[in-house]
Amino acid sequence: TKLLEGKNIVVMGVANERSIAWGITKSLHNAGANLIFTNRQERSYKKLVKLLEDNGINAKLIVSCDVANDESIKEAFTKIKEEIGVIHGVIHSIAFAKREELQGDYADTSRDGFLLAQEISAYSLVAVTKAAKELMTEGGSIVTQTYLGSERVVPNYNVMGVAKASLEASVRYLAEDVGKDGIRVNAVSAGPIRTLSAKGVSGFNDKLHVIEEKAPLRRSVDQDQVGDATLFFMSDLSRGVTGEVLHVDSGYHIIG
Ligand code: 0WD
Repeated sequence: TKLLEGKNIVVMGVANERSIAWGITKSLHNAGANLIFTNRQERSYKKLVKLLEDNGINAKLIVSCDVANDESIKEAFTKIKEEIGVIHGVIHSIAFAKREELQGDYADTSRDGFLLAQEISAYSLVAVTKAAKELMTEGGSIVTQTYLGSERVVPNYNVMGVAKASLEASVRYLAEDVGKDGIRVNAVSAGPIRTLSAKGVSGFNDKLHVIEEKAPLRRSVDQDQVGDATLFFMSDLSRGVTGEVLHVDSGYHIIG
């Protein structure tokens, strides 16, 4: 039997075929998981339906969920409970910051830009964990996506780096909360990957080139590598691991 046979997993954050969540979808599907998707916009709903069709993947359910809205999160997980029942995993692959805050000086970050980045990129994991754990009555695994800008000053990443630091701290506090229910919470810290969101970060291409030059593996990271690392976290192979941040970055983070 496959690693995730019989497991119901909710994937949040597929915007298009370049999305990290799409790489994850392929890995989880190949491992036999039953997949449920949430998406924010009508535009991405249509893209998702087409992507699934083109790749012969059958979604158990697609529900809309805007993580900026508590009511929307509640409705989404109520629908999942009604239609699916028990879930075993959640993929949180969502972040947002205003484009103008992803360049220049961090000191110029506005109050509302700071709060918005925290709300969508970090608090959303807290709210989603609270809603999802009610459906994880057989234990489970929650995985979010983070980036090195949380640990180091990465030029232009600015307000998002601070939001990712908050996200990673949340992973640890949440891991403690839900550990007693047999639920694990971890993060994957991927190297730069060309996606819709990445376009918003000024100087993104330079970051890609630095990985190819300086990372131990001398190559950039892709969605499929993140997908397979996430599969590890979703499966029983990682049953002894929680509260962890795993770097999938060709080893770049160890280089000074
Ligand atoms: O280099 C990169 N691309 C890296 C990305 C390196 C390391 C980490 N990450 C992280 C991102 O910060 C993010 O947390 O990976 C995660 C996914 O990012 P992505 O795959 O690069 O970006 P994208 O394809 O644009 O997907 C982001 C999703 C979109 O899905 P929808 O269905 O909404 O179009 O996050 C969604 C965004 O719209 N999103 C929201 N979803 C629900 N409610 C919201 C919201 N309020 N805001 C944004």
